[in-house]
Amino acid sequence: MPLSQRSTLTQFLIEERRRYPGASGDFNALILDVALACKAIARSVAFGELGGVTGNHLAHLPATQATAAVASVNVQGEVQKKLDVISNDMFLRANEWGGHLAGMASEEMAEPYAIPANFPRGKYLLVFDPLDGSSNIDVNVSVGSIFSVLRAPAEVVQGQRKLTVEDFLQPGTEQVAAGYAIYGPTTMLMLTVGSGVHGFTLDPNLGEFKLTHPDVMVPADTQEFAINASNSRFWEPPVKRYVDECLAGKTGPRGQDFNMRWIASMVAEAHRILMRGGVFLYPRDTKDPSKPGRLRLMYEANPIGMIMEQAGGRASTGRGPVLQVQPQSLHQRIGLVFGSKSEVERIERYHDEPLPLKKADFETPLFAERSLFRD
Ligand code: AFP
Repeated sequence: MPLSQRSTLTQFLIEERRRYPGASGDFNALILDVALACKAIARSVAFGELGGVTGNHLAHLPATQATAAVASVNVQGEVQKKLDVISNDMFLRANEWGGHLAGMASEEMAEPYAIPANFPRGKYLLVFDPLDGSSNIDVNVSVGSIFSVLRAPAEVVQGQRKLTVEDFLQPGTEQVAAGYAIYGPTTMLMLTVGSGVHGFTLDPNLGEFKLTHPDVMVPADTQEFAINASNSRFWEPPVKRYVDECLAGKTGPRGQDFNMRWIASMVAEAHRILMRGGVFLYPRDTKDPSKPGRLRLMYEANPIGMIMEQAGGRASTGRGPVLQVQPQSLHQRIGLVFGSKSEVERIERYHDEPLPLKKADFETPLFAERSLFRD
């Protein structure tokens, strides 16, 4: 289709809104502000070293301290990249002024961000990971921004009380919209407003997102899985069993060969899975008992979960739908499995079985020789 005939994101949103004659337009304006932040981040990411944006963000030390500056650390205890901080700021600046939000929360901020007093308050909450996969920036691998839109409680919108952390703690089923931008060879925005998943590619000449991937569907079956195999000794038995069976390939119980991928940038893995199927696992494991999983529920698992479910895939903790989990804290971590429906359901089934199969139950001579992850 010629570029000129493709809808822009703005057109798409207006056409969606026409289905709800009572809608105020606030929601559309919010999504366009989020898209603006993503375009600004895409520009910064693209300049890389030339823009002076690679490397770690340095903490501000008192002038009296003569030591070399140290990298700053976020609430998760992770070293912040310069672009983590820049991207967080871009999200805040693009979204604080419009009057559509009652507050924001981000991976990079310990506490929610209250809308400054000089700007009007709105009826939505925005939760985001401004730059997912940021440890990949310095090696020029795809990164992205993830966002989730929730409704603010009526009392907060009407100014009867202040916004609290608890107001954000809504299960993923309550999301009004979710999406991500991926900064790869092209910049794309994948969006769901609850009626399927639609993909927009940034036209660098116009500076506009154009609808290029309407109604994306995740294939139900796949022969590709993604997991950080260096954690295999910490996996729970159902995960071990699943991966071992995939690795056993044609000669194992699955009777087919599987391919494995790991980018360490969840947005990039989610995008690959949306485009051609696959399953992603960052399961709960025993690596650090204080962390029930690596990924964050509110701004990683929930928005990606909504995207997957809206595209006909499935998102799970391994034990049940991730979108139904009641969050306990803003930066809560969780085990996450998502992608092609039949594989995610299989992994859930393995978790349901009271006793994991003993190795001997599915061991074949070939499998025993070739499994990477034998005990
Ligand atoms: P960073 O944003 O700190 O790079 O973390 C990325 C991430 O949250 C997710 O995008 C990856 O899937 C996962 O962490 C990678 O974790 P490992 O480094 O343990 O493989």
